[in-house]
Amino acid sequence: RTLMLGAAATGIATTFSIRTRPANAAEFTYKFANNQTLTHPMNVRAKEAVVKIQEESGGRMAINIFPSSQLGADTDMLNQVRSGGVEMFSLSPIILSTLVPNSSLNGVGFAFSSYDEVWPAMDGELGKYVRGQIEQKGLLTLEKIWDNGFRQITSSRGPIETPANLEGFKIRVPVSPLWTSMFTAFGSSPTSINFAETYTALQTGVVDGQENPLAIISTAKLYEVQKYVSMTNHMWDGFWILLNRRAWQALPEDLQEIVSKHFNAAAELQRKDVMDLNATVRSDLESKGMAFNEPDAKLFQDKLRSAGFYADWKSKYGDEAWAILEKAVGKQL
Ligand code: X2X
Repeated sequence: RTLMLGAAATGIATTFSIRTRPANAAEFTYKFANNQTLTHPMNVRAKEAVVKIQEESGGRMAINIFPSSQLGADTDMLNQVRSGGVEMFSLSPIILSTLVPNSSLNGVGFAFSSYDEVWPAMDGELGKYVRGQIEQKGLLTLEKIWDNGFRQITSSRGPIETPANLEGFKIRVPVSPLWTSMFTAFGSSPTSINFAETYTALQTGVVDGQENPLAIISTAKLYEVQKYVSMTNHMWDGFWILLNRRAWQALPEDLQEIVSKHFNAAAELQRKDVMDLNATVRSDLESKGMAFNEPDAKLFQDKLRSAGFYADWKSKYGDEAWAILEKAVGKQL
């Protein structure tokens, strides 16, 4: 970078330049891409982590955050993190299943009923199993998964009170066979749309609804284009921090440790942020005009069961993976 010193101070009509240390004189400058706004807890905490990493590495490691799908939608970014176009990318395990089929286990409908089950599972055996599956496909991921949240259905048409309300419902789902299968089992008509295009799809009426955790309904301003929130808690979703393998292995061990330490610590803080947000976000969304209802989850689960959803996915995942999930949630699905 060149620092231009103007002539104004001296009155001499010349400019000259002094070479300063370039802003990115770091040995390694990596991109971290994701689909969330800078206001979402994920990016709030990632930003802090990036500063700490820069400090602790003495400026050797710089990570630039690209929020809001600026570098491309999720399905493009998944290709980019594989090829090395981006070095780091956070992705829902359920979307990741387009590459790593069994990574979507956590998203099986109504498997998790509370965070008390989620974190021991994702920090324990289930998470370990999934990370192993991810590595087999050539990607790496940091140990701690970040929170997206329990997903709720929003609509511009009316509240979802029973499974019958989902019949024929035009709903946006992320790109993943698990989501399509689940809403097909409800008799809805799901359309796979990347998050980057979701707001517009709702605004233009391409779809009548979507499903996402409250934190995203708030930070992505989906309340501007949706009226009803039905608290179905139908699946828990997170974000793995995926790493391009070559880029990660190019880092000396001390930098690997610094990056993983601060990102994993940030994940813990971010999980708490989402919890805290959950305590206040509902009244905030109500004040913006959204109407909430709390349907009986059991009706929806029974519908999935009678449609053969669980039997179907058990055979897709295989007995070993299914057993890990059932152990994690402490019940038979
Ligand atoms: O695409 C979505 O709905 C989002 C933001 O929740 C995911 O990343 C799965």
